[in-house]
Amino acid sequence: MKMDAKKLGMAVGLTSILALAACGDGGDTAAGDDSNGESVDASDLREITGIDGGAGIMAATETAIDTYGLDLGLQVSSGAAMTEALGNAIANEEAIVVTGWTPHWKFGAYDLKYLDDPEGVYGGEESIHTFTREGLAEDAPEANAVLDNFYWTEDDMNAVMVDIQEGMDPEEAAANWVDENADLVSEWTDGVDQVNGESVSLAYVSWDSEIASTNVVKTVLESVGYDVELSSMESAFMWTAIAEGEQDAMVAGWLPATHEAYYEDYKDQIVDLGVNFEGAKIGLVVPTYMEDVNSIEDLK
Ligand code: PBE
Repeated sequence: MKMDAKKLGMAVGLTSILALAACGDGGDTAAGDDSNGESVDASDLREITGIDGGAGIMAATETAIDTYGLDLGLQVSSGAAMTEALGNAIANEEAIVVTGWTPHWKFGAYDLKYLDDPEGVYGGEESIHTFTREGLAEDAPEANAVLDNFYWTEDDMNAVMVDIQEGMDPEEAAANWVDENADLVSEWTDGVDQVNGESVSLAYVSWDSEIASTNVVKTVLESVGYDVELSSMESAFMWTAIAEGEQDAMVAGWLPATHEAYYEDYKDQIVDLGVNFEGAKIGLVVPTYMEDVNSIEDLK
């Protein structure tokens, strides 16, 4: 699948039917029917609860709706609204299907399962890559070295995500994690000289996984003397900002599938510093109490 990155948001927008406002009132009235140990079926579902329109998982979900012939809309909202809707549905033991990904705190907080994807629409295992603008290695070699060395695991990222989910400020959660993982962090700063307050800008999208990773990298860059500015933006802007040199770096490039369209558009204008996380995944996710729904085909 190859799509023009700029068309992704539009393609998603066309089939979106519900507004963000629908998320808060998660079914106070319908709790009774399915809460007696019976499996909750999906026959009343009318939409898949999505996230922001520029996310790669949204384009993949449009493809899934076509490929599997699903009679479901795709609700465009945000990562935060998706997890709120998920929590509300679970509190009421109602049917819900969300665009889900790993690493994410929701798998620790709730009993969830990925739906099988026999057509392979969502791809396989993904890695998260660090990208910089061209020239950063020359302009800010110490920052570039830290970014190049940045690599962590699911347990690491989860620890930060869970603290944020439980209400901690992202900067504080990142700082705590950095304190508690001094050995690993010292590998990222090994041989890196202190600098004197030079600026570095990091772009990210407000996905829980990227809020965690970007704040950790910010903390570490600050520890070697950088003045770090974080900018949260829509996915397409994150990629263009790096390609056009408006932002220095990002640690949020999901490959090979999720951000393939963005990567194909910009790969000649950006620098790939390689993988910072292995074993990521995207797909459709449901609560395990939806016992009769195990494959995307079961949503037909
Ligand atoms: N995500 C999280 C992003 C990449 C990181 C899976 C929501 C996406 O779909 O583009």
